[in-house]
Amino acid sequence: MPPLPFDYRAGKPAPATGQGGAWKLVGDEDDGRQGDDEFETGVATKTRPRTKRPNMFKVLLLNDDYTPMEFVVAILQEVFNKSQDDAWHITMQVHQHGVGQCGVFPYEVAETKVMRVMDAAQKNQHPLQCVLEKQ
Ligand code: TYC
Repeated sequence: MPPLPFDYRAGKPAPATGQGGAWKLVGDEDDGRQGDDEFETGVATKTRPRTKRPNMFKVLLLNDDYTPMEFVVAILQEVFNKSQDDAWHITMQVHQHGVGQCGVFPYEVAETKVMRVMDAAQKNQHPLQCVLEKQ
């Protein structure tokens, strides 16, 4: 880039052209964006979304012959914030089909929920099983 004859940004008076003020170059309009510079250089790169979506995991309840229905319903309400209707629906799904989905969460959340279910089941001496499955 050849040097400019003078620093037009410093607002120096114009030479004898009759312009009578600081030079204003075409394209010098400031649009308010940071880093605006007509001499900016760089490599054009493809923009990528900066946030990566986390891997999601299904939390599943498994059927058994001993855990009371009411206990499963209570677990679904407490741990998975289900309404009573939804909790009964999921419980019946597990009871009739062997497995049912409680929700889909990022790994740490899913793992914590499984632990809460297993802990409550153990404390109440029910054989209820709850597992994670990668979505
Ligand atoms: N099958 C159990 C019963 O008849 C009820 C049950 C439902 C157990 C869902 C576990 O995840 C389960 N008492």
